[in-house]
Amino acid sequence: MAYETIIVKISDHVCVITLNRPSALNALNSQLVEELGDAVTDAENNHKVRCMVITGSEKAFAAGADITEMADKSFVEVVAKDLFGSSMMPVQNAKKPIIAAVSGYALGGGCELAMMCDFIICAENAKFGQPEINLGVIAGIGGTQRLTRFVGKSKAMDMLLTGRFMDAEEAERVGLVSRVVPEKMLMEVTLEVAVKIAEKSQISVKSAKEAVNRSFETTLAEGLLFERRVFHSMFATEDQKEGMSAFLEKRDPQFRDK
Ligand code: DAK
Repeated sequence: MAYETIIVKISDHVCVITLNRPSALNALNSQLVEELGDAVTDAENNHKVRCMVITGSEKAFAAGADITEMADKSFVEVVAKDLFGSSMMPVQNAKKPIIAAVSGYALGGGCELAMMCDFIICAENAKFGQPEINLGVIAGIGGTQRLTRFVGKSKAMDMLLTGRFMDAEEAERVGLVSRVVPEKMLMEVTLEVAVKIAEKSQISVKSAKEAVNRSFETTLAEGLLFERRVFHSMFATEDQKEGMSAFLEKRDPQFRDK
């Protein structure tokens, strides 16, 4: 499909979606959000894709929702269109893993998009923030909820109430990102990680993702039961037999997603 605000490339079973509105630091306007949703949906439906990466430019992953587009909207308009409601669902509901590769600014909706992904790898120049408070609004695509789960109440309140940015070192220390790498290495490292995930059994990958996400929605007892039952169900797969046989035979497993 021809996109104007994103670039989509697929290789080695990894779909890389690059946000591409450099003149506005990849601010999320409605066209970009729609195209991103379509690209993620296509990747979900493409059996060649086994992992996705969402990234931006060296200067900005995304500097937030597009303020130019939002500034004059009325309450009735944003409610009627459910601004950032259903349009973000493809990313939030993806079954395949999505890694956010963040360089530069990930602010407002940009930080929220990164947090919607399964995990974040960032460059040393990354800056995360929810500066909506400076615009007379609050985070609206999950910032108050996901950031709090990532970094705890105190840091989340600090960021959401002051609008301050968090650098890469702090982001790694508090668990917002999984790894920090030099800017020039960001895509190389992220693609290595994505290819590694793509090599696993897709049944295990999707199940692990589902189980981790379940931990945010339920009690510990229910989550542990869910995990255990999913684990049990793996014994119905050929990939479980292959994975364990390969270990015992001291060879690499050949998973077939069956
Ligand atoms: N929107 C539109 N344009 C933006 C933008 C944004 N968020 N961020 C940057 N730009 C544009 C700038 O206007 C500038 O355009 P020109 O003037 O060249 O035409 C260009 O990108 C380069 O930006 P700067 O000249 O400002 O570059 P600097 O290096 O000096 O500064 C910066 C970089 C990232 C610190 C600065 O651009 C900045 O503070 N940007 C805004 C960051 C921000 O406030 N982000 C939060 C946006 S609000 C909702 C759900 C969610 C939301 C809202 C509603 N509902 C459910 C209803 C979400 C809201 C947000 O995300």
